[in-house]
Amino acid sequence: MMQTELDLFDPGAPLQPQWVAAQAVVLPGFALPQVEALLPELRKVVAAAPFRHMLTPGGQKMVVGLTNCGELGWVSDHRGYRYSPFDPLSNQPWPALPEVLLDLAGRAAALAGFAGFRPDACLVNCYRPGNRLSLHQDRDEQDFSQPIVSVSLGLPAVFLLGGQVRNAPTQRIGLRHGDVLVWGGEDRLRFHGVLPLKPGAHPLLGNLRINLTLRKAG
Ligand code: MD3
Ligand code: FE
Repeated sequence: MMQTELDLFDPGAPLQPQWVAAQAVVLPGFALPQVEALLPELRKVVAAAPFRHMLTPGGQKMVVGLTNCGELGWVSDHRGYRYSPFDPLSNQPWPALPEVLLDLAGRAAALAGFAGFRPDACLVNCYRPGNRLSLHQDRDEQDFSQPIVSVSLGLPAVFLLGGQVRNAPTQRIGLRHGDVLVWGGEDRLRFHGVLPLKPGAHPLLGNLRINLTLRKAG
């Protein structure tokens, strides 16, 4: 009763780190203070290196739109998955990794216990309603002792966190606009994926979900 007015200033959902595995942590809303600075940088990246649907080595078109920024970009084609310093659409270097994103990733990794994280690659995934990402491992990087930091923007999604083998049970983790995840150590090679995106309208990004995955690839 006494605190009714104070509740007007209540931040709402607790923004405490949530450990979802021994070395995997969700930082709810961690990117929110940087979103306003981040979106114009992201628009510049996408203007220079547009989203495209890459082919899997098996010849299937990936439903999630992809692009990259940073020294290295993740690419897929009939030859396989790898990191390349050049955008195959333009044969030019990928756009630089925006400073605001480098700084954000470093601070998030440090909070999770990985001091000194300096990503050289940022994969940008663009999901539309119905798009999913099937269970996989991230194993195209050189050094698995380096963590991965991911930033979710736009429509919410349900992330699937599996185990060290494909058929291990999975846990579902809701990811919302501004949430940051950090994964490292023994959890670095866990299988993971994203359930089909539900339709919706985000005030800043419309019917999209953008996920930024920052890695030390080289
Ligand atoms: C957990 N992207 O691009 S990011 C990917 O939401 C990818 O777009 C998803 O998986 C997305 O490869 C998830 C969070 C993430 C990234 C790597 C992980 C979670 C991870 C590696 C191991 C365990
Ligand atoms: Fe992945």
